[in-house]
Amino acid sequence: MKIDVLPYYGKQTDNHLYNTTVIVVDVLRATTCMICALNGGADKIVPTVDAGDAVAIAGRLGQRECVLGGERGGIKISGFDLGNSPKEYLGRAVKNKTVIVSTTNGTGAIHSVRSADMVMLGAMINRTAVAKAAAARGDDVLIVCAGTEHQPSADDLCTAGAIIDAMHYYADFAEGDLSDMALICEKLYADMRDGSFDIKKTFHCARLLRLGFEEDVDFCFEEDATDTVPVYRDGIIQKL
Ligand code: 3SL
Ligand code: MG
Repeated sequence: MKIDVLPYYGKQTDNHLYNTTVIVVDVLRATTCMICALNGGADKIVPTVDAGDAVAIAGRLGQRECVLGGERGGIKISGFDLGNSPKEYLGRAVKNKTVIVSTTNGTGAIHSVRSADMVMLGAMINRTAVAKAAAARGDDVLIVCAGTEHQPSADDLCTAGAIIDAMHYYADFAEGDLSDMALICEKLYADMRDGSFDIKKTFHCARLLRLGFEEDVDFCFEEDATDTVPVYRDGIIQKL
């Protein structure tokens, strides 16, 4: 089994996705929020790239059936019910509802891999669960990081490293099975764990801290808080 990491989405080809288990990571904060929404009892999640599309789908479903969530630049989209803080998605707001979400990077990353055989969503809070589920399929694994505005984002790279770290418990790897990007992500994760790499000084993380989202950042970096593994299929995200 080979493991590769794309540091930001949009660079993958159909070859990357063929016979591959894809794990999309947007740890700050889209995939973390989606895991929380499923844990909060959401019936399903519909990710849209465009905020207008989210509003149109909500209009069709009707207000009682759905809840609109998402952000631009970290801030809740005007007129939406929820922003992009994980704890907003854990409670009554989403229970038994269709959650329609549009975010700056995360929903674009998910949409970009829609032709893959299997797309899972990963974050720190489910890193071991998603590693185990991906390893169990036996296919090669491609971790697609959302990145931040079409640049690599250290928060996603560290999370990719954390997922790869967990995969060693469930699969044996020969020399060359982990791509150079996979090895770099593992190293970055190890450095974050031992304190020699300060994630809070990196671009997107620092921006969220400036916006007052410290609690979200801490929540998003908690490891293995849940076994939930979301899967994206036919435009919809549900539990595996
Ligand atoms: O880019 C995204 O999809 C968001 O998760 C970014 S933010 O953390 O809400 O700013
Ligand atoms: Mg992000």
